[in-house]
Amino acid sequence: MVNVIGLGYIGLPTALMLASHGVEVVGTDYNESLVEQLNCGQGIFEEEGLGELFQKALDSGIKFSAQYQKADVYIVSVPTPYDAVSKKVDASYVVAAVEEVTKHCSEGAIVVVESTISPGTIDKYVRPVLEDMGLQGKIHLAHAPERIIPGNMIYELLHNNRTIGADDVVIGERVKSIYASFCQGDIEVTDIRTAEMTKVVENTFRDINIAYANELAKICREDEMDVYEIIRIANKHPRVNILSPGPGVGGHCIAVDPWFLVGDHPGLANIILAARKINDSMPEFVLKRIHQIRKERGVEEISRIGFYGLTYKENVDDMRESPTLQILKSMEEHLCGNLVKLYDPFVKDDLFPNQYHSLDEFLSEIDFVVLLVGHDEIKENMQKLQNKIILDTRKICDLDGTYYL
Ligand code: SAJ
Repeated sequence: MVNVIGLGYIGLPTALMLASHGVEVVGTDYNESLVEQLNCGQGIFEEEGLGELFQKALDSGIKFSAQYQKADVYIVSVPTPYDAVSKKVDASYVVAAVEEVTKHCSEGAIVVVESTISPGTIDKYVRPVLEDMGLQGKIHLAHAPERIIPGNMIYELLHNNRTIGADDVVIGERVKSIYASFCQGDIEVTDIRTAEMTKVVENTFRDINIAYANELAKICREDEMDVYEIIRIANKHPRVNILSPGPGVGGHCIAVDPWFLVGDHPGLANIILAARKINDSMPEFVLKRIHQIRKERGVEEISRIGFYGLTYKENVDDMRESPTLQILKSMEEHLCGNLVKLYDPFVKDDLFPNQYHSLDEFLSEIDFVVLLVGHDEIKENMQKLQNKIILDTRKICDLDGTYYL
């Protein structure tokens, strides 16, 4: 039996996927109301195909509980935030989960950490938990970092290649066989440190590449060149693949993981640090663009401003570290936080006093719209922006007169 600990964005789909492929699964989360909700068959976030997968898993007998179970394998997918000051990983949720597992499991159990952790975290923080309890060698540790992208999670769970880090090949192969129940990609078995490092390196690669696109956007803005046209043509080269500039990098992965390397290797992680700084500077750059456009068009003409999009990227409901929130925070520091109207079709709760829940109503209240997220909804309703002044930070709008980054 597999006990999945932590039923968030990664733990829940993983538990559902295992269950719907014939593995006996109990999903555990300390949040009792969440467990209750799941037991009533209600999902907790929107994701294409998640509803069907949930139904399949329920039909296959998945259970949810606030209690840890006696199981052969535990999959721990709890948050691993980073300390904003030291830039180091905060492994306290993982450590607490493993401590709790040791109270319920029997000898020979395997604890698989799926949460993203900085290289060395298992040796530094998790292994000592087992040593202190005299369980070294009696309970096995493994690391199986997740790789799925919100917005395409279900497909990627089935098809992405995966990495399993373990102390010995036998344990690695046992963990591999569990993931192979649903994963059709290649599954590499390696040691734990390599698996930890590989995951962080992957997200850092993407951060650096986004930073390159963002830096090009700034350079091209200074010289009045079209960065999108330049990237489009450059990407025709067989070995060039520049990503897209944007209002910043949000989410709980790419904006976070590179800091683990910076925190652990100050002085060595130079490109990585520069990339983080460039991406973190983009919300401020958007504010500058707004200011420039208002000056150019006359402040009077565009005093009613609206931000379209609050989530960290298109077609997801996740707002963590989103560029829009970063822009709002920056505006608040300049005492002008309430000047803008806000709207996002994926954010149903009332979180801001100036937030709207209908696109038409939102648009009727503004003259200047800043497109911060490329949700399908706005792509399908672009003609509704025809009489607005538009700043498009995602290059999704080709109406005449649109301003870009
Ligand atoms: N972004 C850009 N320009 C781009 C691509 C992305 O500005 O060209 C922005 C997005 O709008 C968003 C942020 O970057 O704000 C991150 O979005 P993303 O779609 O690049 O990635 P995430 O954070 O949703 O998921 C990443 C993925 N990692 C990689 O692609 C290397 C995913 O596979 C990981 O599982 C996930 O991090 C994770 O959990 O670690």
